Amino acid sequence: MKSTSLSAAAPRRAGALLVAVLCALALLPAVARADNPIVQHMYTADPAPLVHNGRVYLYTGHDEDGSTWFTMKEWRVWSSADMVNWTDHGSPMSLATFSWASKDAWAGQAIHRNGKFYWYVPVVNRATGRMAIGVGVADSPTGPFRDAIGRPLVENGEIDPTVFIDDSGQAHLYWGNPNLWHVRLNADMISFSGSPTQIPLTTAGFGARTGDPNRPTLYEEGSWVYKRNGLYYNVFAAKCCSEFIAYSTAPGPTGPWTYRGTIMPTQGSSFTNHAGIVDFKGSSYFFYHNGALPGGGGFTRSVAVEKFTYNADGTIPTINMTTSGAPRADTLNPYVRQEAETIAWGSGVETEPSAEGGMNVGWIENGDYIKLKGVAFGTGARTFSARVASGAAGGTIEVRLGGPTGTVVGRCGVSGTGGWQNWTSVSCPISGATGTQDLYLRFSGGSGYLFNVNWWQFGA
Ligand code: FUB
Repeated sequence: MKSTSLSAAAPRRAGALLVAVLCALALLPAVARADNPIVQHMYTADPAPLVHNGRVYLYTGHDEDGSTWFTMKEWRVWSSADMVNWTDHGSPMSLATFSWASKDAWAGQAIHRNGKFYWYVPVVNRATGRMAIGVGVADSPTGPFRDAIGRPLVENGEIDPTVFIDDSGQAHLYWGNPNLWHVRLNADMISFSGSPTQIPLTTAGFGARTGDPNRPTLYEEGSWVYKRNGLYYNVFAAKCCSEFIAYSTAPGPTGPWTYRGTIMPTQGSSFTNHAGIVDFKGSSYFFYHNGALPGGGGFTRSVAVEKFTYNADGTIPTINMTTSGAPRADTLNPYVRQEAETIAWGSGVETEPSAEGGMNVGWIENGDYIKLKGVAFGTGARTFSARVASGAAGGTIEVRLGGPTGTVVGRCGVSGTGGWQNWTSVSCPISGATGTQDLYLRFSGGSGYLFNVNWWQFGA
């Protein structure tokens, strides 16, 4: 009943392991809790951030549980207004979006133009058996996306599109492994002028690789091309395998490129890495993936983020993977409706599409919890409301501050509602929630699944 393609045995086991680890951590005083990777309830890969209207939207792939290859069937969207609390928007684009695609929903990038969102992705063309680049289009950053042209935009057996729009309005698409291809997109973003051409892979431009006569430069795959202060950057996965993240710069969109060295050394239990960089609320952020979740590895990856500062000359410093992640860029307002699937760290919970629209949190068992960072209660909250459903006997939402076993400021009882998507609202009094705090919604009850949560909100 509750099982969907979004749920998974491995994250469930991962959740159990995380609970054990986190219970141990909870016994230690003042332990700084990890908030990387960004998503804990499924494996994610190939991050592509996009800043739009005060939020960062994060487009990722989804590694299937227990994968022993890049077995990927759908893409996922997440968003945040503060870089620490991330909302799960589900899967608004999958292989099924492209009727001509057979497999391999690999690394893509989305961009906004003229009120629409275009998402360029590599997939295998069933008819040819080769990798091709498809383009999805949507009216919202969270989709749903549809196939923009009903066929591949380009096809040459290569992968990993990156897209950007220059100050002049000219859009550029790059992709490739083992080569690096470039084409100028037309303003409609779904056609191009001229033919794709190869960017020369010189050692001056992309560094020297040793040991592989077929791959003389470090360039492997996964370009992320953008422009900053008049300088063009190509951040890419270097060498194989394991990959590290390197970059080159150029005075123009097609070069000539100069190799600038390593950004992120080989780290983190995944033999691939894949970068995406954005500026958001005055700071710069580097997204990447690793194998940090329990069960994680080269085919079960997780997206993470670090904050960084460009050097004065525009070069990028070395960035190491951390478990602490980026500091929060804002506070979270508890006095407006917050989706339950907005999570800084989730322990034991998963998500699913909700009958009320969007997503809800489900698979909640006794002791599971959701952490939210930097919740701005101000002078004090008096009530807590939540939208809940339960096909079982329900349980309790413990509203806690500071930790999963931290101070209880309220308890909300949830009764059975006769179905996991039969929604009702509950509320309870709150006392002692003031200032800006990390909020923990801890769930308690009997055995088995307790209830689902769609959204919550505090009242002043
Ligand atoms: O996720 C599948 C492939 O692995 C991507 O297309 C590459 O960039 C590498 O991350």
